[in-house]
Amino acid sequence: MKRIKFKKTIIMLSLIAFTFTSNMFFTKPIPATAQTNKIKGSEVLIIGDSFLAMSHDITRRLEQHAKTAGILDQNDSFRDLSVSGTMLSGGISPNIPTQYQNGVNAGTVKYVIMNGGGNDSMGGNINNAYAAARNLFEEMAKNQGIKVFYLFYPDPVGYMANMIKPNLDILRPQIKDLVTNSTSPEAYFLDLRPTFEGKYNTYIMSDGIHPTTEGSYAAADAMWAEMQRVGFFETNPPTITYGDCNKDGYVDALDLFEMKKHLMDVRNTYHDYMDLNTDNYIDAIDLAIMKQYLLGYINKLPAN
Ligand SMILES: [Ca+2]
Ligand SMILES: [Ca+2]
Repeated sequence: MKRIKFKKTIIMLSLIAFTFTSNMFFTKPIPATAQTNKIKGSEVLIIGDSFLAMSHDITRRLEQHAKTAGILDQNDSFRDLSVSGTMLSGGISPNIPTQYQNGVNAGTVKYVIMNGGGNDSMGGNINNAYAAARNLFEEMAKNQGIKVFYLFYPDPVGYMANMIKPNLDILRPQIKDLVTNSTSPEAYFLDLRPTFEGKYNTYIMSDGIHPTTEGSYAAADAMWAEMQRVGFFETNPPTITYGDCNKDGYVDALDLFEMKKHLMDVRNTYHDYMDLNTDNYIDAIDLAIMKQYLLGYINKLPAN
């Protein structure tokens, strides 16, 4: 044990001497990846019908959640293109697939929050609605990395129930299957019925279909909870900035010095950013790699 320590110390001392005698070290900037997990409001596209568009309260409430969570800037907002009276197939222009196209034509879209199928269930053809939803998902698959959150209606109540509910009950499982089986785009489905259960009196307006402010907030809160659960807005896990031991945004001789200090400290603990060959140990090998990297003998750390 002592012998090993002694050897280690010799290696360290010679490396320190090397550091101070060498002026050949390069400074390596760290690529600016995953520095922040903030989202741009413009990249969140809201499409759908009057359940969203009548008040836009669901959108506003979701934005508020995102701001509170620190992932959306205080003065930023989502792009809400939802339109009352429209459908998946047909309906008032622009219908839901067209809203999507308009959205991607106007700028980068990473997240789609949508609903659709209510008006199709009331007046249209639900087979066409399902086909339109399927086509829309095929379109969205072309936009690599996009994520979709599909919100599905609570039950219609009152005089509207007879008109819409039977079709909605057929369309719901079809859309749910489409969404939950979709891997590209990555998609999530939320059925609002459990959230509205027992609260229809206060959550649904007298027209029997649209959410009150309270209902919109409850819907958005349920959506946000589900988004949190599935990591909807999570970007890639934080990248380990290998080699930047002093966390100043560069890999340079100072980090080599930090590594040496670390190795000589008997109380040291493991830090992933120092384990340059990712073998779960920080030792002379990592130090040697660091040296080679800074001298330009290798242009990439094994861990990266
Ligand atoms: Ca550094
Ligand atoms: Ca290692």
